[in-house]
Amino acid sequence: DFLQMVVRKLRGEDQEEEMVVDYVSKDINNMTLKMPYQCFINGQFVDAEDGQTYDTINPTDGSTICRVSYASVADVDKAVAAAKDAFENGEWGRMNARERGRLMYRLADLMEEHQEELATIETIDSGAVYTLALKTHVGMSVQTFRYFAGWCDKIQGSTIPINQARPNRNLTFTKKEPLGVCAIIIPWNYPLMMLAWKSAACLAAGNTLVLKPAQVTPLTALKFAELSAKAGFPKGVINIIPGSGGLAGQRLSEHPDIRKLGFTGSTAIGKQIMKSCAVSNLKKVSLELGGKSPLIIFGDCELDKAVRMGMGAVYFNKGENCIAAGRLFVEESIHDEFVRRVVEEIKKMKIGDPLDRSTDHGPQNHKAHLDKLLQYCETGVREGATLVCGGRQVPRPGFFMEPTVFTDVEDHMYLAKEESFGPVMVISKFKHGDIDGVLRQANNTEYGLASGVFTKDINKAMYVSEKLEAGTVFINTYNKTDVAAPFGGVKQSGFGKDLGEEALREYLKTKAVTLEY
Ligand code: TAP
Repeated sequence: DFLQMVVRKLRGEDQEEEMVVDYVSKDINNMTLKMPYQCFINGQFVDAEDGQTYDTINPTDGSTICRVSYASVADVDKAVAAAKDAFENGEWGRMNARERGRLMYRLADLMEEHQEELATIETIDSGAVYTLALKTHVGMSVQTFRYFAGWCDKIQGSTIPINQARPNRNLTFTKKEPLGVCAIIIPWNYPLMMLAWKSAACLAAGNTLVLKPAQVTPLTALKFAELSAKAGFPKGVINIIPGSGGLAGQRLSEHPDIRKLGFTGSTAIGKQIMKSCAVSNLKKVSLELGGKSPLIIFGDCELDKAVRMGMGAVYFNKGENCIAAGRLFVEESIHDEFVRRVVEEIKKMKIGDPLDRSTDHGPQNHKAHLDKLLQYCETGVREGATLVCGGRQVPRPGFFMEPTVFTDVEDHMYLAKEESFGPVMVISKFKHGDIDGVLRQANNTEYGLASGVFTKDINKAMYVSEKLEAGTVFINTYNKTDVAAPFGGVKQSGFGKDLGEEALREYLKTKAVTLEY
């Protein structure tokens, strides 16, 4: 191996030396960003085959950050071929699991070394508040890679006693094997973190991957690609292709050489992807889809905490949060006080430049999303819900939306049923002590991603957590996700978990080997 490495270095074939990166540079946030903007295929940054590009926009002022390659079907096919070759013939497939883990740890370290740069890129591309981008978007991504790096050499099968074929004896053992080439398609709300959640589990399991970031937020994924090469990942193991869902994403769903597709996004697109995966070659799929997560706040809660966390449940990352509380049910005894306090706290929120360290609330991710949110609020008013505050665009450049509160929301209303994915608190009042009634309302949705309950009564909390139809239940807390805890929905919020040991299963297959002796 050492000799081979020397020969490679002498020939100049060492990947790190070979890789040429054409950056877009930008001086901002007291640093110089160096941003790759081309497709990353087979260890190289390359233009799309037909030379097409598109603009990626900074939602803080609507300006163009740079032009990014727009992958065509031919680029997808090239990336899949590279991933297939890396899996079948490259050193990745022969590498010891512990060595795979070391590569992932090294990548996590590099991401941490570049955390300010990554967080700044995330802020200008997605509008995430910088302090949050640093802690959550980038911080949790680093943790995710470390967590899964530790799993690489702990993926084990079992030995199973089976019926003997007398006079001989039999034994079955199972092996957990990677699936091969995996496709990953992600949304724009946590561009780097969604990449990390899926890629880390996928790589720990020993697969190779082709990832399509959301069209509106490609830049941290491309920076990640550069860091992966620096960490020493062999060429073809990680491929990143910026481009559209309809073209590049659809091709990934249909590609005959892909064996698994991991998707996070809307329920409508998830269904279409699952159909394409089935019809083409019966790919394994996991789907993290939309949500309308109920948060039930009982009169016997710790009110200060319920207000603080209830607000976080809605306004965290400007509401562009898959597990955001889509509907709050507040017991009538504290309803008015709860609303009063929330409105008081909203007045203190600082809306502005997301790079400013004191900003609480940044711009929505892109213009079309802001427009959808404004329409959502108009529909709420038209249907007779009470608009307590907000509901409008903030009069300044960029795509800022006022933190919004609606009350008197009834079950039949659009606001009660549809996800906003923005900073809109939707509150319904429920009758004192009517636990089963509020549970019926909370479960009256086709979604089932997350849920929450605030009460000091442990029996009530346990009863409610048992009855809530959701993949996650938070009791007296909210948004408390962790790399070690499985995350994912039920019903039309999808299936298959990210994070935790369970996420590995999504990227492994079990082979049963039976022998006679
Ligand atoms: P989608 O429109 O579903 O887009 C998600 C991704 O799918 C994007 O990369 C998109 O590409 C791609 N895509 C679109 N059409 C496709 C097709 N025909 N084949 C393959 N890929 C395709 O979602 P969105 O509106 O960007 O994101 C918001 C939604 O995501 C919300 O409903 C939210 O609840 C959900 N979400 C869920 C979670 C979890 S963990 N459950 C987390 C975050 C977000 P383009 O970029 O070109 O559109």
